Amino acid sequence: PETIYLKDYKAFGWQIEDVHLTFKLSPDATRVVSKIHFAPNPDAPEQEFFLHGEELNLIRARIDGEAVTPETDARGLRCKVPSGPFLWECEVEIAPESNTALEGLYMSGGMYCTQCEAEGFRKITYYPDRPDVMAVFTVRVEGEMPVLLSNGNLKGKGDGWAEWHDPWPKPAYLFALVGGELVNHPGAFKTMSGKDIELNIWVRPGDEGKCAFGMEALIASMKWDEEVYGREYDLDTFNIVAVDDFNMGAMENKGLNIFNSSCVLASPETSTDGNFERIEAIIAHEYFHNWTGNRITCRDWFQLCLKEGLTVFRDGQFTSDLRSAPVKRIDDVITLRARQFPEDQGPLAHPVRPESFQEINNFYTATVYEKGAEVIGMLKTLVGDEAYSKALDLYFERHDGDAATIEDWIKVFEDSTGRDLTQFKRWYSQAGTPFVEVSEAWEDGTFTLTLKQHTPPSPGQESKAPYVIPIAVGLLGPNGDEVLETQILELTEAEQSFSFEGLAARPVASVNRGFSAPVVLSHDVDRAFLLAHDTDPFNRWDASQGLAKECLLAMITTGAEPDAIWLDGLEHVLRDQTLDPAYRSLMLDLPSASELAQVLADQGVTPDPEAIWAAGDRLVKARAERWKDLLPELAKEAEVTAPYKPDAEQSGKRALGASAATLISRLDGGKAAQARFDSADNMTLQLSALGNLIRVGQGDAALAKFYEQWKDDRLVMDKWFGLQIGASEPEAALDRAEALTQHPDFDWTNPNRFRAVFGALAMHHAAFHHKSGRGYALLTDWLIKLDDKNPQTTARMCSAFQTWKRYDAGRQALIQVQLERIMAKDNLSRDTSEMVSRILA
Ligand code: HT7
Ligand code: ZN
Repeated sequence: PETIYLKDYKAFGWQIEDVHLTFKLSPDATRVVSKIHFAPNPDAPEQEFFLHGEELNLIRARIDGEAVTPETDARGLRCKVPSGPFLWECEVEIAPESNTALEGLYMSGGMYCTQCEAEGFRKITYYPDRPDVMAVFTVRVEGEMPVLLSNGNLKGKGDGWAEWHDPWPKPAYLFALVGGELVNHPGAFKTMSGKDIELNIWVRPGDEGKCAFGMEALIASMKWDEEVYGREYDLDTFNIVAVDDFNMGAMENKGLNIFNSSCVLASPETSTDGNFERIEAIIAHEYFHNWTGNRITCRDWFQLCLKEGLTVFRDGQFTSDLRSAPVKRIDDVITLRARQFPEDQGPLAHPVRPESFQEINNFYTATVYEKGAEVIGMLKTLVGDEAYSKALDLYFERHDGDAATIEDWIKVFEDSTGRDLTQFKRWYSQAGTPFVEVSEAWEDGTFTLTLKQHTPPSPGQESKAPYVIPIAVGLLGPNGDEVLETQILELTEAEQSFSFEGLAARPVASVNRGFSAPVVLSHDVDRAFLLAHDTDPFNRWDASQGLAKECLLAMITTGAEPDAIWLDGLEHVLRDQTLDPAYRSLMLDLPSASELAQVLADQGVTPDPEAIWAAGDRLVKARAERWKDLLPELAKEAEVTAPYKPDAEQSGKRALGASAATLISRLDGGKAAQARFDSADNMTLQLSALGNLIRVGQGDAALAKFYEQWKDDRLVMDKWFGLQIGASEPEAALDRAEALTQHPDFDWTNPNRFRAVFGALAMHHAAFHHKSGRGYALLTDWLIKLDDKNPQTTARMCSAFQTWKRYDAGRQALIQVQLERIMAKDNLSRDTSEMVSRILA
């Protein structure tokens, strides 16, 4: 397959004045008529006229009213065109009902919907399907369905038709169309300049009771973007549609966001607190794209982090403001360490702004999104909050209506702060997680920290130049008082020292507070002291995580007993009722098995998944025994008697209660969990009790009852499929995964259901890496099957194998066989072929 390079960027040879599209919807023969006014682009003259187009049946084409016969191939169409402006008219036929890739126009549960990012519009009609070609669209939709939607403002509608006009020039990837038997949950918003906006969440009949929370989240997002970024909404209407078959979470199409139903539908009976929080964040994320993504878009797909990194950063700020900032920071770092660090330290590592790709869908990654957001966080830390706000104002003023680049973004910060950001830009071009080693010296009242940075090689990048790394540091005196408030040290060299003078006694340094930089830190420090005294909530939590890792590693490698000093320190924190219950619940979480495997590998020890599982299990039991008096107290303190609300306060209490209940179930064999399950009146409680029952081998009756109760609810059934794998012991998890693939409700063509089973399997470290290789083989069988239907989801799921080089020769050989089986498949998609070859390389 062809490789596309950033360095080869060339503007398109024409500009588009306007686009008129007419859709005559039909499941197997939808007609799409396009009328487009092209004019030569003076900045990119003398090009061959090429329009992207895939899987289209060309019915006719005309230029200025004259029939033409273009040359077509699998990628698009070429045609001779006049040297001046001209009108292009074209009619194609497509079959949405047989589109199982869920890109372009497809059908989900009888409804028509689209997904055009990144390159799906070319499956709808012939078009320059690239983000730097922006145009004003007018769309007429004809179909039998009562609801026919597209981008922008509604211009008219009648029986079997509707016409939409979007006044804001946009790239084709933001195009959307929906047609179906839908019902709406309405809402309204008055903008800061007094404009009334009509809001709607459109869902399948029966789901209307699950929209209220999403609507509240949308209104909160609109308000927040006005208050914090000064950004106002710019159309008369904002529509959200829930779709069951969807490759990712949601899509920010202009004025017509389309959501995976799992990311918008919510009710207390069917959704967990975690679901509510995620839905709130995704609704905000897609809404915030209206300015960071839509009004200012990307020049090409290499610039994806320009919109995604910034929008993730913005949705993170929103969640921090609405809920708890320390809890949000810890949650983000858990995700970063679980998803982005393995990517950055393995064969799939790529810069936040990649320099080449074969299939752009493979670059919607944790690196582009989450590391992209971390890079913006570092920029804000370096320039300060006020300068960040000014720079953002300049960004919107200077680039509104543009298809911009990372260079434009950096230039805005340089111009508004006067700072040279040449070195900072390396965060966009170099891949890999930096390692920062901290050493200390103490002499005559002066404390010196020496920081050394090193970034290991990554594919295609052997050596790395030093980054600018903002390291937030605070110092604590021997009695635990803070003797130096948080300061930002700017590490710019490979090695650099920072001194603090005039100290009465040797302090304890709290380094990389708030996780100010996405690095792996090695610092020989008194973590128990930081756990007891650090004023920075993130580092206090991270001190405990560090102790947990040390304890588990000792248990794994030497069979040591759990570390009593750490457990005592932790107990002290758990008993401190002035601390947020959500924070205390996070304190109880252990590092994941996969993270432990990485730490072992970093230390040159080959991780043994069975030993990691056994040590984790032993530690959980030891903690349950040790805290048998404390746990019922925590459970009592965490009780919620008020009516259910998915807010930070109540969900924090439920999280602490669930953490305590999990440990209690290891003492009473599931008695209390059964009672919780039987009396649960919300999904958070019901699901956590079910998980505990499964974990102690008492889950069968409850699983059957849960199935009977929820078998008609697709989203709850996804939980049922996933939980029984995730909560089981390794061999039972494999047995269940195999059995569930034969279950009549296992609709493997639905990405949510496929991910429920195989996401849970891949996340179950000891099951997936079972020495028999059963986990590897099962996943591979189904990836091979899915690739013909849905390459995008198949390719994403291949990343389960990305850490394979960490493991022993036996496991590596088993995985290699499976990866080679995938490569040998006939007609392997470009998506999957690129992913697997990168993993194998
Ligand atoms: N910008 C969107 C990314 C996206 C996507 C969404 C749904 C289905 C397929 C997709 N491909 C790319 C989502 C976002 O980041 O907001
Ligand atoms: Zn996004």
